[in-house]
Amino acid sequence: METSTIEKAAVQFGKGVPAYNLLGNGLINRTYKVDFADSTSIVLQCINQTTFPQPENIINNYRLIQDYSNNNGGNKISKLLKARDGKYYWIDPEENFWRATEFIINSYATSIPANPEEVFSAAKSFASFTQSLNGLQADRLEIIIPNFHNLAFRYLQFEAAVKNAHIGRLLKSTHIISEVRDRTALVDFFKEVESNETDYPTRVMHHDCKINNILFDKTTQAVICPVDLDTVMPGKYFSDPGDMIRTMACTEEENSNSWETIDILPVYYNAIIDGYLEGMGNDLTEAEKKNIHQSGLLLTYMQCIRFVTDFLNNDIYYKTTYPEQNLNRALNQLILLEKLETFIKQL
Ligand code: GN1
Ligand code: MG
Repeated sequence: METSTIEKAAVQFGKGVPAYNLLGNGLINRTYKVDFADSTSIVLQCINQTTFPQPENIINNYRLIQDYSNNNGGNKISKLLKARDGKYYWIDPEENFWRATEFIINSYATSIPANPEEVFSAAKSFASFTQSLNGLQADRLEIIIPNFHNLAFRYLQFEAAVKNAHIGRLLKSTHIISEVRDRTALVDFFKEVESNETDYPTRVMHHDCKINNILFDKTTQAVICPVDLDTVMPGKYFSDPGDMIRTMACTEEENSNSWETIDILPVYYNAIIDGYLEGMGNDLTEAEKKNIHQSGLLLTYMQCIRFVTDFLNNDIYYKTTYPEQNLNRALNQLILLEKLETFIKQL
C-alpha cells in the first residue's frame, strides 16, 4: 500500500505529521502503529473487505462492547477513535475502510510466550473478557463472518475444494486430505455443541486468541487487555481456549516448517486451561468443563482444514509469501493435532 494512502488515513485520526510502522503479523488486515508529532500514537487498521464485507459491523460490535464495559465496570479495551468527520471509521477515495484505536502507551505484544505465567495471564484475560460481558446478550452483536468457527461448514468447504482443485495441488495434499477425513468424529462433536444451547450456551467470544492479541505492560509485564477485536461475535466455548492451545501450547508457530520439532508444551497447555477456568469463574457449564480438552483438537483441526482448503482453492484467503505456504501451514497444524491427540490421551 502506498505511503500517501496510509498517511492520508492516519491524519483522519490524529494531529500533525504521522510516522508509521507495520504492526503485528496478521494474515488478513493491514495494521500500522502511527506516531504523531504531538507524541500521541494510534493503531490504524485497513480492513480487508473480502474477508469482512461489512466492516461497519466491526465498528458496531466494538462500540457495543465498549459502552457495555464502560457502564458496567467491565474490562478495559483500547478506545475506538473518531475520524475528523465524527464517524468511527474513514473510507478513502479508493473505498478502503480504515479505523483506529488508541495505542496504549508502555505496552507490548509478543508472538512467543516468555514463560507459563505470561500464558496463564493471557488465558485468564481472554476468559475474563468473555466473562465480563456475560450480561450483554450475545445476539445483540452482529455476526461479523457467518459460519466463522462452524466446523461442519468448514468441513463442507474443504470437501468442495477437494472436488474442484487443480490436479497438481490435489496430489500434493493427499496425505492431509486423508488425515482430515479420518477425523470427522470432531465434526460430529462440534454438531452436538452447536445444537445444544443448554450445555453449550452461546457467549461473546473473541475468536482469535493468539498471544500476540494480548497487550502486556512493559514495566510490570502484567496483562493490560486483549486486542484485535474484529472477530468478537457470538460463539461457543471451544473457540478461545482452543485457539490458545493451538497457538500458545506449541513448540513451533504455524508458519514453521521444522516438522520434527513441532510438539505440545505441557506446562503451557496446563497454564492455558488453568488460566481460562479461573477467568471464566463459575460461568462454564459442567459439559463445557468436562470437554475443555476438546477445544484444542477442534481449533487445530479446523485451522488445518482452513489452510489446506485455501491451498486447494489457489491461495485466495490467507496472505502467503511463497507458493506452498498454505500447504505447509496445514501440515504444521496436522502434526500439532497428532501431538495433541497423544498428549490428551495421557491426561
Ligand atoms: C487469521 O489475520 P489474523 O492472523 O488475525 C484468521 C484467523 C486464523 C489466523 C491464522 C478473520 O487471523 O481465524 O486463525 O489467521 N482470521 C480471519 O493465523 O480469518
Ligand atoms: Mg485476527
